[in-house]
Amino acid sequence: MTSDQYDKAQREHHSLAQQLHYHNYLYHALDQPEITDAEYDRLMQRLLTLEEQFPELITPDSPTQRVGSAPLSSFPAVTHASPMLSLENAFNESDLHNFDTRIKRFLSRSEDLEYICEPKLDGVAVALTYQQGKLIRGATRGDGTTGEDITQNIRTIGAIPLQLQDDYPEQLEVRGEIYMELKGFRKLNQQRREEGEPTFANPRNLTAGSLRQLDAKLTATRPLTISCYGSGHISGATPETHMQLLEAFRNWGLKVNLETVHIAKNIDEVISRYKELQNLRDQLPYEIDGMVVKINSRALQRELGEKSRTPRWAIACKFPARQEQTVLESVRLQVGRTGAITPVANLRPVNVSGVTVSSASLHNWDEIARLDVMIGDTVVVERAGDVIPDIVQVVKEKRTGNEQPIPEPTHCPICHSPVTREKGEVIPRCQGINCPAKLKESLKHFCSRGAMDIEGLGDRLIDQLLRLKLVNSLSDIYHLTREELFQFDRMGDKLADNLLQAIAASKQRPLENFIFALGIRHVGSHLAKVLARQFGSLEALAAAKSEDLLSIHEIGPQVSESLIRFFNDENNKKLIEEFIRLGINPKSTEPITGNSLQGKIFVFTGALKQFSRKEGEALVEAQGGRASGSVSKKTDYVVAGSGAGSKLTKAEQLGIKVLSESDFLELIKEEL
Ligand code: JCF
Repeated sequence: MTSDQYDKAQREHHSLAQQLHYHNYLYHALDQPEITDAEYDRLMQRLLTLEEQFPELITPDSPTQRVGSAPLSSFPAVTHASPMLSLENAFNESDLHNFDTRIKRFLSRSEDLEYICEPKLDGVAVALTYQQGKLIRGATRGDGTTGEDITQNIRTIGAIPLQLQDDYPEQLEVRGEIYMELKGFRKLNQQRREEGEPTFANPRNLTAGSLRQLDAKLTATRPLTISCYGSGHISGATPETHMQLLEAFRNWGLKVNLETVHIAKNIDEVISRYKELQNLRDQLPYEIDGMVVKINSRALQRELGEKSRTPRWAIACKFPARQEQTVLESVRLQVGRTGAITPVANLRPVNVSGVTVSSASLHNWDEIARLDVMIGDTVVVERAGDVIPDIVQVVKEKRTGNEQPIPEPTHCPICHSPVTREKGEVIPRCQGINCPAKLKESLKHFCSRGAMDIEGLGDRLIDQLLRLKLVNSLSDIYHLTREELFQFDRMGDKLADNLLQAIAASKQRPLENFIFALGIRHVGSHLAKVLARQFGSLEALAAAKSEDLLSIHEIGPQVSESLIRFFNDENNKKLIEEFIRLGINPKSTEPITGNSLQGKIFVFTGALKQFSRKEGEALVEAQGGRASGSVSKKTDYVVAGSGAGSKLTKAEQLGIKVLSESDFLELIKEEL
């Protein structure tokens, strides 16, 4: 290699890195991407190729370096340069008035003071240190003086720039709250339910848990984001007001939820905003638990200074929690598909801000021990983001002495096989190979939408199939006869025919559905799709070695082990052979050649005649594209059927390419 070539590579590397930082900023901080995901991926791919050729070019702040560092054994302690303060709490208007009065007295002023009002995010506080614009450290708040160095995990969060932009200060410490939006939280909990994993009580716990991972690869899979709200040390001249500081943050590339930040001319405007924000609370895409009020002038902030742990110039005005008290009447044990046994509390029904709550997840026995909760206890239940409410506290004063403990089961409540709890796991699992509860949940999963999608074979019929012992394994579904079906309640000719037809039709499901339907631990619908694309057939997947699996970007040791264990199990081997014998052996629909729909985003709208929306979406996804429900700047194509309305109009306004059904089929054919 000549030094010329190296110089050229270095220049290209620099240019690509700058472009990627910039587009990352547009996407995360401003929510206004200018290029498609596919174009972004192409730039990233080019950078990766370049770094493969010239490994010397890899720097810690390269956009390629967000994932993949080796797992740590612990987090080093970090002493904050200046303490990370917490906030004093207010709970109502009168507390806010007192706050205003106190400040005026301290400053010996009587005129109105200008305040900034921000939603108080319910997440995890962190400090980010930038030197010469490069992210060098991310740390938790800890006790305010000492926190933990979680730099590796922080680097995986797309909304946190590795490199600042514009005229950033040489030294900068930014403070912010890392959080997860409700959509991501609910999706992840749902996925965990599907995969037989314990769920998280609320987005904050999930965020904290994700940041405490020693393996940053796991953190990288969690949709975390940040909003920056304050600073530690900043070198050079600093803005005069808090609002200007937040604006400067954004200009430097940091994410600030500016849209929800308000300036109030006096305390009365603060109070109106407090009321307004409570009404907005349910419409925000993330959980907030109050409003933070700060003096806008940074000079006045300095003058006010701080008490031992809290600043005098700020206060957190809390919202009423969505909590009520009720009695925990009993506990039922649910046995999931993977044998996971989860305790669920049966509660005396209670109305919690408009919703009747009669059960709550207890998650696992670690959580039961932490809460020290017993049957008969009066408990505080809270609705906190998930569809299933949560128990946050026991009202110990209301104990009578008749409360009963909630013992961890030693045997499965259904099949009575022994239960084991593996090292590092919080959930006990039934080990019974023929546990009817496991079989029932596996069957429900197998027949569900997104899996084999057998219409008509719902919970009620599955219960009957098991009761009549007509089905003892997943493949038995395909042996059902008309005569057998007639043993069911209310089964007529038509229903039986429809059911048999639906069962037969399910043999044609794509490979990804089949892989998902098998209910392998840790393999949800997304990973099933990844595996289907990668291996193309069940035989290939079953024969995969751990190196093959681990070489796939999204697969870590946990998933790889789970797959190997599944396909090595004698019962599962027989099951797979039986499926193949029955003619269920789907191949991936991924084309061998051409995938230039890679990353392209399609929106289908209007009435389609030549194919259903689902089929259209499947065609797009089979070729590496994505389907979306709404038109935005990121959309590449809109496929419009007859009577297409607002989405078509929007596409035309944005200058997005509009295809007829035939245009679309033509395009797909070209790719094939
Ligand atoms: O959103 C928050 N949880 C939040 C916490 C927002 C702020 O503006 C904060 C904070 C903690 C301390 N400001 C300070 C000074």
